[in-house]
Amino acid sequence: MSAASAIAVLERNWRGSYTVPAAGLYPHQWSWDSAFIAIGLRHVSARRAQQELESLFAAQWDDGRLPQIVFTRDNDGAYSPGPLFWRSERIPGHPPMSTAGLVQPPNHAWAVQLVHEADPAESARRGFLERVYPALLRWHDYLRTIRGGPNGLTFLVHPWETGMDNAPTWDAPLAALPEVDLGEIERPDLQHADQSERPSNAEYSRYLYLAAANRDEWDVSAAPFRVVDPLANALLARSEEALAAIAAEIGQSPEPHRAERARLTTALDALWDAELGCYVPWDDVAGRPLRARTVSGISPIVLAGLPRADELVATLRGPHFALGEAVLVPSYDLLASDFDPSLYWRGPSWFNMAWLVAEGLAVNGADDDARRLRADLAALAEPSGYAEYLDPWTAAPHGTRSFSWTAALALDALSR
Ligand code: 9WN
Repeated sequence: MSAASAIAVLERNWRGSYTVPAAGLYPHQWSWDSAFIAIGLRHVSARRAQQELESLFAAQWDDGRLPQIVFTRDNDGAYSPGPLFWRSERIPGHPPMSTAGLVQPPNHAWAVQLVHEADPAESARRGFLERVYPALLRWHDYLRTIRGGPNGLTFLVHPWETGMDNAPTWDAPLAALPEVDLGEIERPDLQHADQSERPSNAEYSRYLYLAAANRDEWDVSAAPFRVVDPLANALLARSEEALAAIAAEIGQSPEPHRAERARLTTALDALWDAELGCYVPWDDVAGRPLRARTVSGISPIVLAGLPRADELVATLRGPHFALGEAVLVPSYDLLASDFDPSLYWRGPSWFNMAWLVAEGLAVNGADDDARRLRADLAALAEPSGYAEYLDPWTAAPHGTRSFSWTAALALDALSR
């Protein structure tokens, strides 16, 4: 792979202070995308990577929330639901720009740490860490308090918040919602991707119902969909580790962050499923675990020294994820009866998940696996046209092309 073509994707998707995930399908700024994108951009320009993150932090709500989407002005019809649906300007505590009211997984402090390390001199010159540390503290406080759920873990109120929108684990909690018929649903996404590769209309009507429920009523503790997801909590713990490093750099105490990282790592154990050999989400409305093997359940491997790391590596190498044989890391159990190799989060391999798993393998002593996975990630991105996701058996590209985090993380994998 040549770095030049990945950089070209990031250039094309750059909008002056942030990067859109994909020009057609996702024409605004997305929260966890920006963090992944910054991790790649730091190899192109540390300054630009800082800007990518800071433009997201500028859209922080008064309660500390970093929004799922920051809308590009005058672009309402391009993506649904857009700024007219969210009408954030009418909701107390809104930021100066128009945003969605939901959140996405908290990989931001981790990205800040990596961006800083790429060019500490430029970071110091701009006072980058000092400026973003308070925003990160408020973000984590929001997740700890307003989103504080069972076992002291953070909970999410919409499949979009999990980052893995139509993962099979969300089928049951979505099915338990009241029947909603919203009539004709606007689907601008289908102008850019095939229906067979996107969530169904039935799923979309529930997504919109939940979005409306969480837009107008901010008592998230009573939200009709409440899940505790391994991925969000693993990234929160990893980001606390990053906050410890950031705090130490700027003369603050790293101790509270170390303690929080340890607390979350221990708390995650409540989600462990010994029979499946991975973590599973908790449905806090039904009061039961959502038992299936997804890559979210593998993601706590990003935590160095995780007591379950060896068990996760064994699960990865086993038939359900086939590490080394399958393409990257499938998003869902290869042996599940409803595994689908081309449908979004119901089987395909995503580059961000491969990146996370490779990080985890590397910090938990599986260096050869990590090296191979990073090499595959870098090798597969360009020939796929920087696809959104791949068939885990054939590597056939699916979803949108010229997808920013695919380019950014391939660039990062290449430079390791
Ligand atoms: C809803 C932007 C986002 C990613 C998510 C991915 C997809 C959006 C959608 O695209 O979700 O947020 O419209 O499908 O699932 O992880 O952040 O790339």
